[in-house]
Amino acid sequence: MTVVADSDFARAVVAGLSQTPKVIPARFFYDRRGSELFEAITALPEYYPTRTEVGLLERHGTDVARLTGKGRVVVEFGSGSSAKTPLLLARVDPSAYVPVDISEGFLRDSAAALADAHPGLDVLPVAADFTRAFRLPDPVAGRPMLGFFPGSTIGNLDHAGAVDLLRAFRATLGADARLVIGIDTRKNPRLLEAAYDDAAGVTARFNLNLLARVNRELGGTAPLDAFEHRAVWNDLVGRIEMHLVATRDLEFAAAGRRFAMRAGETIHTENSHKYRPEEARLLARASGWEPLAAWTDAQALFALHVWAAPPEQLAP
Ligand code: AVJ
Repeated sequence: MTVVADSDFARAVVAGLSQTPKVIPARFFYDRRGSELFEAITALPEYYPTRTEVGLLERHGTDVARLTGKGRVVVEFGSGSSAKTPLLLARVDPSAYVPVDISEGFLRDSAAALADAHPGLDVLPVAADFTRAFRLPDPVAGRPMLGFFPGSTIGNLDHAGAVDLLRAFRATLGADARLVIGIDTRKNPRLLEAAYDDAAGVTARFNLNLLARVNRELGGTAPLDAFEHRAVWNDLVGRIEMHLVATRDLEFAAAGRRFAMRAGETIHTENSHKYRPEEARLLARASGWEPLAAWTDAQALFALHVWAAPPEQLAP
């Protein structure tokens, strides 16, 4: 096969596998197969985040609307969070809906589905890399914005990266914006490790699909049967880490390069940071947001936060 060695994926794989410890960035999980496997993860008994966040949106949607007011432009960062978006839209009665995603394919599908389900709603998809501030579409520019960032996607970033991203959201959304953000909580490591290493092995397949994708798209020869899925809680940093562990010394090619691993060496594929309530509020303030409210379920498994972008004002 011809290897497109200068794609974003190829560059990231070559750079990530050339360093110690080896890494492949988590954003590459979501090819078609990876997206299907992630959908399956969200329905697993051990994977509490999705159903808990949906429950919080159902239970507290009217509280959210009270804090945000109605008629804002809803800007969703990362489109296609399926069941969650309609729950928010029903409560905050937006004047327009702007799904933002880097992948035009996902964007088109989810925007079309949403427009069908909400006749009369202005749906204005934007293909953009939302890790940097970007321009919102002209028809909605200058209107009051409500950002939506569910799923604890923020957890994929380290703390510095999370602050940068949330600052970019604030710059994109403008003065007096609100942000509704789902953030996973710190909890018993046993529960966390089970959520990321489920009994049915779906998360293991999700993790291994990343290496299968390297083989498919980058002419890779990685021996998939010589890798194991590992999910481990890093207590010092407060995150779940996913790794692919080499079970023997091995070598493979990918993107026109050769790589070698020793038995026990890992490829680090994902971080999922967890935040105590006070840590989430600190994250808000560190990135120019003012926490307004947060709700959690009875077991404090997950939290839904509402933040505000305070108007620029002189301090004493
Ligand atoms: C989509 C990044 C929020 O970290 O829980 C689920 C991804 N990885 N199981 C998460 C994921 C393994 C998920 N996020």
